[in-house]
Amino acid sequence: MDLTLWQYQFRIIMLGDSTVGKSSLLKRYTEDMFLESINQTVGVDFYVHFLEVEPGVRVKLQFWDTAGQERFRSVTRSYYRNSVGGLLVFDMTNQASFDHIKEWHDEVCERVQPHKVLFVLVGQKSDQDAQGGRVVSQEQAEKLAGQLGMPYIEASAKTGQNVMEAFELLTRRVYQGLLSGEVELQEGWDGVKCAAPHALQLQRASLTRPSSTTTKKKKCCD
Ligand SMILES: Nc1nc2c(ncn2[C@@H]2O[C@H](COP(=O)(O)OP(=O)(O)OP(=O)(O)O)[C@@H](O)[C@H]2O)c(=O)[nH]1
Ligand SMILES: [Mg+2]
Repeated sequence: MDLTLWQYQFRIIMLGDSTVGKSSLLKRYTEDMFLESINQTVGVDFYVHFLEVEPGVRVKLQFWDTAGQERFRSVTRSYYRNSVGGLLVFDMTNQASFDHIKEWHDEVCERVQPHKVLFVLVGQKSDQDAQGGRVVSQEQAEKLAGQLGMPYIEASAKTGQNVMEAFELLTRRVYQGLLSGEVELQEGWDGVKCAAPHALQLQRASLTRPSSTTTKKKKCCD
């Protein structure tokens, strides 16, 4: 099988304060590696990964790994608009990074209108919980995620705990949004690309038809 073949391409943006571990999450997910002394991101870095969201449906994930430092904000802002999904990341040992999550969220939502970005909130560095380093409780984070209308997951790029789960949660959220029509393909918008848009219409139609008349589900490239 040609590993570069895909039915959908999703553009995903990594957001959150500097040093929360955005690049480390991506390194763990795409290369299964962790570096104690990883370089701070300058501007935006680019990663690619493929994921099968259901048998026969391959998604190419394009990640924009943005720098959390304020001085790069004008560069990173230009990537918001063409993203369909975002991982909003804070460090559970750093209160300020959690306090800034709502600002990150609101800034993105304002700038992407009329488009919508689907988010997952990630509490990073869960390995520090056992060392007594946690300052943001799971309850606080879940409450904020609920208010912002997104799921919450705790992960550690260091141990790998829940890293794959966080990326898959977001990818499946976008995929479901696409099938339900919550996410629309639009001319001049690169958040989602579909190799066969007509097949997507058929798949959506088959999902909205009453189950007694539903036939075999169509895949994007069928
Ligand atoms: N203990 C622990 N340290 C981590 C974890 N993830 C990242 N780090 C460390 O945190 C520091 C910052 O990680 P980065 O991945 O560069 O953070 P970033 O969010 O990409 O930072 P910017 O590029 O400046 O926005 C590095 O020293 C990492 O080794 C983790 O899960 N646990
Ligand atoms: Mg980085």
